[in-house]
Amino acid sequence: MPALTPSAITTAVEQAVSEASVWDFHTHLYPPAFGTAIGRGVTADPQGLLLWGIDELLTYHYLIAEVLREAAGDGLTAERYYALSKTEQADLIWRKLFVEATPLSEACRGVVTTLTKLGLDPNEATLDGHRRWFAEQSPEEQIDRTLELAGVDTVTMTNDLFDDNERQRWLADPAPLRADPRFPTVLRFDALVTDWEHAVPRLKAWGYDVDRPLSAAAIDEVRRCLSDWITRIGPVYCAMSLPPTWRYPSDDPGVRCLTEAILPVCAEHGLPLALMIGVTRQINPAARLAGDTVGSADVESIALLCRDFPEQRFLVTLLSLENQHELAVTARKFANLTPFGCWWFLNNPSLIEEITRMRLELLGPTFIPQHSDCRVLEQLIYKWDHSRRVIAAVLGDQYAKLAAAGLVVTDSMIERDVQRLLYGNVAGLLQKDT
Ligand code: RAT
Ligand code: ZN
Repeated sequence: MPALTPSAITTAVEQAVSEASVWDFHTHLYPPAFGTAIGRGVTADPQGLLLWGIDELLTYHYLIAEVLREAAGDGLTAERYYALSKTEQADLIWRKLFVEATPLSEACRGVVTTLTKLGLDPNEATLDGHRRWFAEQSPEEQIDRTLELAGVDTVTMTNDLFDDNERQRWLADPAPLRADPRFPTVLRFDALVTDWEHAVPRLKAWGYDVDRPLSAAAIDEVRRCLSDWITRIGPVYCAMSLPPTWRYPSDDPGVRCLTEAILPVCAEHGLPLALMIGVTRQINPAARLAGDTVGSADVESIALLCRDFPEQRFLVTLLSLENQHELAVTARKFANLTPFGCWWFLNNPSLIEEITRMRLELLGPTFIPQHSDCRVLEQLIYKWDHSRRVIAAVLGDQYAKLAAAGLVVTDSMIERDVQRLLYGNVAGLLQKDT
């Protein structure tokens, strides 16, 4: 294959990145079998887990945090905000962040991109027309349209053992919940490691005979619980989110739960474990989901875990910018560690660019550059559009430097690398054919 010229490299990378299918490694999206509140032909389920449409897009917790700042001068408080109906909340956010102010933030720009790509006008003064349009779509066709527009092939769910609403659905009838191959399942169980004291009564109520001191018998019961749920939901990996204060090793029951119950069960079932570290929950409880913040994690704890469990595959994302270099260096030391995504407060183009550039320079193509963390279906459109542009720019620069250094850069090389970064690395780690 002929060597590409510098300008042809840029074009080839942009095209390959914009056309590549994505496996989104971590989302909070669900197929319609989990219930949904709106849409043509839908039996409205107000507690349904599939969130989509204009009201959900606007009441995303990133935008709640922003309206609480923007409208504080008008006397808006979190209590007043949450006392409004969802429609009123969305109207308020639209007026304050999009009509009376310029939607300059990344989360606001995301709504603009999303509406435009759906063929809707982001310059409307009210939401009436948008609401009518969404109400006319069925969730199934909206999923197909969104995945097509976003270029996303596979949307990994988050299936939380400690979410009562979701757990009841799985207990009632698991088959339809795992029937759509575009939505693989993930078993998530933060409280086992972060809040053992409160996990104990929950596990007991579900029929697992555990105790606070975590006796040998209790460890067996945690293992039994995890195995039951792995059988029930068929996850592609297990996952937990941990606070910045989390440390390993430790005698803490949560850490014992991890090393004596969770990791052995992962090993038995051949499942990777994802660790999302660095969130301090509810620094501002009144803001609810918009009230969590970031703290620096202890990367040495991750290194020691990777060292002590060399057969276990760990996928790690850290919330603090300051942790990113140490994580990439740690991944150079431990082949069983794969960094993934630019999470939550890092999911901004300037930070994605810095982190992706650094990971590429330190790790080559052996990481997962991004996940969306979408909570609302159509967010896939903007999160992947915005991230793809950054990833293409970073990759383009690296190929240009390689070409200047004397390497023959070809189309097939670019396609191979882009496929790995956006799909293949996830598929390989989760052992699905690419
Ligand atoms: O990114 C987010 O939207 C957070 O609220 C959380 O979902 C976080 O990603 C998590 O999975 O705990
Ligand atoms: Zn998440």
